[in-house]
Amino acid sequence: MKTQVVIIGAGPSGLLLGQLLHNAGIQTLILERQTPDYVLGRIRAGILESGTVGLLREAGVAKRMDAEGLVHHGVEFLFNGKRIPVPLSELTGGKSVMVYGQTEVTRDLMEARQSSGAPAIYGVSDVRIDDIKSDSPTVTFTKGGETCRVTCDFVAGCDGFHGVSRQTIPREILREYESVWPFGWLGMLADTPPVNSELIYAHHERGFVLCSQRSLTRSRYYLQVPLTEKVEQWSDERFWQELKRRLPEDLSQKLVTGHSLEKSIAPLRSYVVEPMQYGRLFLVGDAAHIVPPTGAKGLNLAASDVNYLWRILCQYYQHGRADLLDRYSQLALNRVWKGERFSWFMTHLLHDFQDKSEFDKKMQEADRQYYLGSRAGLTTIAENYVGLPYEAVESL
Ligand code: RFL
Ligand code: PHB
Repeated sequence: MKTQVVIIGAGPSGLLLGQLLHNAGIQTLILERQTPDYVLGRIRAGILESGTVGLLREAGVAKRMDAEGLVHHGVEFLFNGKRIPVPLSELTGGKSVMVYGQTEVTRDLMEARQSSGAPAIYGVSDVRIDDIKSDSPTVTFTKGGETCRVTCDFVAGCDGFHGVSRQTIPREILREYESVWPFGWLGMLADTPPVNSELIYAHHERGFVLCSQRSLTRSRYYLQVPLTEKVEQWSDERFWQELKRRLPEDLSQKLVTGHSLEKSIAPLRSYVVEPMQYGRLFLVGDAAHIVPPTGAKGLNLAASDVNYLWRILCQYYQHGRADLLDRYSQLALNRVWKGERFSWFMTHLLHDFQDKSEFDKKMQEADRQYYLGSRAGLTTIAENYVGLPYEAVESL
């Protein structure tokens, strides 16, 4: 078998890259370990930056997002019982974010892939990448007991944090940067109307709270919990009670409770690997970096990598610009580190850290007072939240 680009992983980054390359007339093969239903069962991101929204439109997969997604021009913070609106659009020259779940983005991309007729093979195992330093690398995998081998020009490693792509790069080439946070997020999805029209990021002495949503009738809430907590210890009743304790009176009275559709605990991690390429292998999305979800940046950074890689590969195939291939890692990382910084900053600002010194707690409080109390502070938060601009590949 032969193709131009093998994409490992059919999460949002693999599927979006596949769609953009396919539209540009570049042949791709997508290989995914799980089944489509399994991939769609993962409840993850909910907020799309304006750049991600633009990219989904460019890929021609935005019809349902534009009809059903909710455009948010603001977000709220809450601390010391005080609600602080952040008018995102006013502070960023008209930019906004879109509330549209990762599950829906993935579903739209899967449908587009299927109608395009371009190949995507689910349920593969034993994926192996060889000859990645040559001009014709190979990818070997097993499907239904049969071993297949594909020769290609490039491999895109879109296989998430636990994938094989990053592990293919020799250890002495990679430099890893990591910080593991001392708590996790317990998330709950419920078919209840959201407690507030805007998302609320709340600092509370019992721990951070996020009031998010998927639609006007579906809510997503998160509670900061110790890493020792198990999801089985959290009945719906206990979750709602704890959420109410961390919200001010007006909100807790308005909160509509109900049966949970999903509950899970996610540990928080900050991680970046450098470089994001080796020979003809490019790492994309969670395969190269992880952020704590506080800044809503994980999926958006994955889309940012896709934006750069897609444009670079188009320049290569359509205009013979081989010089750009070597620039992918640095271009992607410039934006990744800014996303890491914002996610780190938001996590620091809003969570409760039991082992912090009294001095450090005062610094954290002063940060909240400053950033949420000044227009300059709020503008900094707003421009990062809606997403920093992409560099223009075509003019490099
Ligand atoms: P994914 O989604 O992990 O997809 C990788 C795919 O690769 C497959 N795979 C393999 N396939 C073949 N062979 C192998 N050997 C393979 N190994 C793995 C996997 O099965 C999978 O299908 O990575 P991708 O595409 O880079 O996308 C990244 C995003 O999923 C992730 O960054 C976000 O979900 C993070 N995130 C958020 N991001 C945001 O931008 N905004 C948010 O509001 C937001 N909230 C969140 C989040 C992540 C969360 N969790 C649970 C980690 C909230 C949570 C709770
Ligand atoms: C979500 O809705 O899942 C969500 C929203 C904003 C975040 C993190 C998660 O910062």
